[in-house]
Amino acid sequence: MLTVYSDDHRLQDGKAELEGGKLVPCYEMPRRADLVLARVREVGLGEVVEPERFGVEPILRVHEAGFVAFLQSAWDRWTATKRTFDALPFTWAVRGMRTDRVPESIDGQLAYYSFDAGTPITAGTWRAASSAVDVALTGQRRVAAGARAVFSLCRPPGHHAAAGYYGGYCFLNNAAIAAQAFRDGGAAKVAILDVDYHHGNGSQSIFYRRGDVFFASLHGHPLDEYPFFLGYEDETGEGPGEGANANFPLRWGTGFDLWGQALDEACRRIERWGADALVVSLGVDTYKDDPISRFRLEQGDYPAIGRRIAALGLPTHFVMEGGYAVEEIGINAVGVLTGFEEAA
Ligand code: OKP
Ligand code: ZN
Repeated sequence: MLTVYSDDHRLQDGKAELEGGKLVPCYEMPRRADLVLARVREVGLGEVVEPERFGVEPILRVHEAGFVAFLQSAWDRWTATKRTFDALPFTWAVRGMRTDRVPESIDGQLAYYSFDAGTPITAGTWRAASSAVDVALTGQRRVAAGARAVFSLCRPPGHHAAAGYYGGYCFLNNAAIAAQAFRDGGAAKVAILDVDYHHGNGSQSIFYRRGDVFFASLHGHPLDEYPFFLGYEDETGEGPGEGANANFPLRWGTGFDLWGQALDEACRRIERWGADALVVSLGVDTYKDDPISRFRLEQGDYPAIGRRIAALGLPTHFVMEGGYAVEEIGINAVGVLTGFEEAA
């Protein structure tokens, strides 16, 4: 299996996120991608290539222009106000507040365009995030050209980013932009299967009213887990998208017995829906020792995930998302890919 990778991910190297009432070192760190790449090489998964560059146009197929302009300029505007630490928001609009007016100041816009305090904007954020999009689009192009499967080793991740807001360590939605590129390249029906521990709220919201992109997600139950405000079972899509969204929320402590059944059900839903291409949002924060998550998957479970996905028989584009048990992230993520290859 081909891997697409760029060193540009290092340009996103946030210092701190808010957790447990404290600013703690970012869990989403450059070493994550370094160790996944090292494992790709160690097992001899296949060739590793640099991304092609696609510019901002495919990003604007998914994200709002005002949001993209904000991300491009946020760091310069932040430092122009004499702050040098990472840019974090400190408030958000909630029930009944005005979101029809966009604040003009940088602090107001950080609040307007974000949904959490875990996602620092730094000097290199735009370059790292837009490069991760290029990694995703390069993988997409190879799959569209006939590859059975490709691995886009994206970092920062993307599935929490919606059309007009960022959060959850995500700025641009790599998987959603890839799914849209499959559509624009002629695929009639695309499915996204999100196996990251966290609900892919951004991906869901981007395609929620669309009947051409199916979104299925297995994740920590919103009653227990971040991002809390999306991911229930009764979110089935709206309007033309009715029936094209499937959530499998699972409570804290879930192990592979239950998780694997939910995966099987999600895969059967995708089979029944009949996709032409599959994008997998590949997070491995379902692992038992993940420091911010509470499922109990073990190392040996990851190849089984890959085998089940391979059984769908679809052109498959793996896009890296989360996984914070950094020392094991390579073994687990690449475990899915080698499992896939055994069965494909
Ligand atoms: C991104 B991805 C941690 C609080 C949760 C956000 C988690 C984002 C996960 N103490 N912070 O889905 O892996
Ligand atoms: Zn996650």
